[in-house]
Amino acid sequence: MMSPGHAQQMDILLIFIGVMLLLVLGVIALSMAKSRRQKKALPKAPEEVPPQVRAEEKETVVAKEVVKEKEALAPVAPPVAPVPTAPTEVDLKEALRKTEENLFGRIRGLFKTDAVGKPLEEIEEILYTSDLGPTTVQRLMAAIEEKLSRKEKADYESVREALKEEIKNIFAGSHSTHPGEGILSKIQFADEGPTVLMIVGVNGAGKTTSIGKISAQLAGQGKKVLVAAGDTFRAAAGGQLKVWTDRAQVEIFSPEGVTDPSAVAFDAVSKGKAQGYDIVIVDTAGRLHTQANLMEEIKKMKRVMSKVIPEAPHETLIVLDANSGQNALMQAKEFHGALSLTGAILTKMDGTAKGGVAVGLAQELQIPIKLIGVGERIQDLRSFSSHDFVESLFVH
Ligand SMILES: Nc1nc2c(ncn2[C@@H]2O[C@H](COP(=O)(O)OP(=O)(O)OP(=O)(O)O)[C@@H](O)[C@H]2O)c(=O)[nH]1
Ligand SMILES: [Mg+2]
Repeated sequence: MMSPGHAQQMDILLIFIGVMLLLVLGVIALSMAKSRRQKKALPKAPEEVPPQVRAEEKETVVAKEVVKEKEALAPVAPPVAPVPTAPTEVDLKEALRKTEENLFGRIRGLFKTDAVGKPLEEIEEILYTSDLGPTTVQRLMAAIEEKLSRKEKADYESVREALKEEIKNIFAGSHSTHPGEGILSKIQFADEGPTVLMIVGVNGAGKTTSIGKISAQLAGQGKKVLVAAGDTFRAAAGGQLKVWTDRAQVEIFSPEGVTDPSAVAFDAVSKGKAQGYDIVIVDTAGRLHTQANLMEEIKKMKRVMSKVIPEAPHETLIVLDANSGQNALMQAKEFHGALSLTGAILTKMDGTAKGGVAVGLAQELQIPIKLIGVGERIQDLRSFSSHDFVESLFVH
């Protein structure tokens, strides 16, 4: 039993504990209220972001995870030769700078050094040494003679305008005037089934390189491209083409052990037709127009393709190295006689002083120049526009 004194002490202790508890609870309540006030003053916490934003964030996270999964599952890309990656397009005026200097730069210089009474013979000589070809030079000289007065013939601006006008007329006759709207606009597409392009030309003109560049651009436009390794002549040719098709990310048709280029061409067009390809591009071995047996072989290649698709090849394009100047004209004439070309690809326009050959080609063959190569990178191929070309030549 507890004595009455003890019981009194216990009561006091209980009251003290109760008061202490109340005090502690009060302090807690106060600090909670304070922190709530601070939260209100802070910027929006993540929980308060609108629900649609949270949903977008979630989607991004999910998408990132899917990409990660895909990356993990994707087959390892085959080793490909490094491609220069600068995406910048070569400036046409820059690419044609040497041609401009060689052609109109020299005519300009002529007028600067001797301001009056320009001898037309000097202009004629400059034109003759500019890889335009004799027929073109005669046509240009006739235009100056006929259209300009004596006084105008001594005036650089008048001579320049007369030449510019006549060169435009020459291009108009060769169907090269089409403005540069990308290479798709330069290709005659088949109404149905694959469009077949046959690429021909002498050794080292730039056939394989141009095929790589064309393929990359067509694949970039969503076309399904098949490239046929029709150069069975050189052992290394297939490998070179493979480097380009890997870069362009298109398929190559290069059957093991087949040495007959006509068989490769036939099978490639058949495959293109059976498997729904949009474009079949056939590479060929380089050859000189003087090599009669090789010219017969390439004619046969062309013939067998038409057995699969009567209109094939829809385009027979000659690749010409602009540096070969007048020789390029000769090559084009001979190949045209054998294969009825539908157009030309003029390569290595960058850095050559002989770009004037484009005018000669338009004048003497009326073959449209469809594309021009302006460098060694995969993106260095442009659709040819005579308007842009002439403007780049007459830039000063
Ligand atoms: N600067 C420059 N070089 C080019 C251009 N086109 C091609 N070349 C270079 O020309 C060389 C020959 O190119 P290829 O594509 O192998 O020529 P090809 O006509 O296939 O040669 P063959 O198969 O031997 O008949 C390569 O070194 C290319 O890089 C161009 O537009 N500009
Ligand atoms: Mg080649």
